[in-house]
Amino acid sequence: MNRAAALRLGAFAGALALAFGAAFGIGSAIDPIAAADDGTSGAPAHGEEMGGMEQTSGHSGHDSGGQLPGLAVSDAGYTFAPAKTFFTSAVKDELRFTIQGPDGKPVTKYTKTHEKDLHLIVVRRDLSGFHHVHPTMAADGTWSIPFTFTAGGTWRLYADFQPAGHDSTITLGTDVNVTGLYVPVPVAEPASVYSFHGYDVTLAGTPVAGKESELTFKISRDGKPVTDLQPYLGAFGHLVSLRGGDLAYLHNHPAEHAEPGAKGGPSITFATTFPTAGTYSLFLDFQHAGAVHTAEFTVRVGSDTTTIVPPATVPSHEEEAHTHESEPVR
Ligand SMILES: [Cu+2]
Repeated sequence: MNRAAALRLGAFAGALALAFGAAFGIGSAIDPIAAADDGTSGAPAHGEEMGGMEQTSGHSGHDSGGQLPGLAVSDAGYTFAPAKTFFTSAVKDELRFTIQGPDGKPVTKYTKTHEKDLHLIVVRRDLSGFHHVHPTMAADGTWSIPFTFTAGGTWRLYADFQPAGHDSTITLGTDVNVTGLYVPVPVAEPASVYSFHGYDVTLAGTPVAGKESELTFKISRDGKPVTDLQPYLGAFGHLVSLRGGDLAYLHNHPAEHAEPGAKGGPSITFATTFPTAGTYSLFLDFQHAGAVHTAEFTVRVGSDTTTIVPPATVPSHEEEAHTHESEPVR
């Protein structure tokens, strides 16, 4: 770093310290437990502040701030307890953890959701490197799965589960540290088509913050609509959406259940409610020809009428590069 850059950084750090100091001062004056926003105060929740969206005071309805799934390591009496939080990239390792129950002991009894007792999502905090895996549980409640982090950085783990006797699913999140080269990857610009390995997945929909809306994914391979999607975890698709800025977690699955042996496609429709305006990263898992694939999309959800997804056209593979170039540059 040269001297000018160092100076700029120093000035920036100073400004940041001032900003934090001011925010802390105001927060303490108004509400000493502001961090424990229960959603009933008129103050905007953290996620809303981060998105820079205006919120009218007295706004109620959806939990749009700290109450969203995946933001807390402990919730409803349950705690996500990883056995270790330091890893090294490109080294074969194992993710091990327990879910501690209200009695402080590891939970050993679960109610299955989407055919599994627990779903584990792993993604780096820049939203790259998404994995959706299913660890196995030992009799003592310890979950484990072999795992190799591909690169350094801070990675987020989400455990999505329903304890036996609990009436809803819980998603807890925690961070782990991975030593190794860290080159942050910006999220992709919003686009209606994700292409990989001969597949084109097209996303259509006009989601609006705080309202349920339909998202439809259409899958084709080598230009032909796929009509033999295989059930994966009891559905033809699973959708995880993570909110940019805080990585709040939304898990959706299509309303229709997919029986073993059934064929689905080319379209999968989800009823989704994005709680606030903002940028969301969408990860669609589907199974075809014996393999599970993940299609990734970036969606900018508006607070009222914003159309997020441009008109859907599936490019032929020759046109792909050209289509990419012609996308508007911000
Ligand atoms: Cu799962």
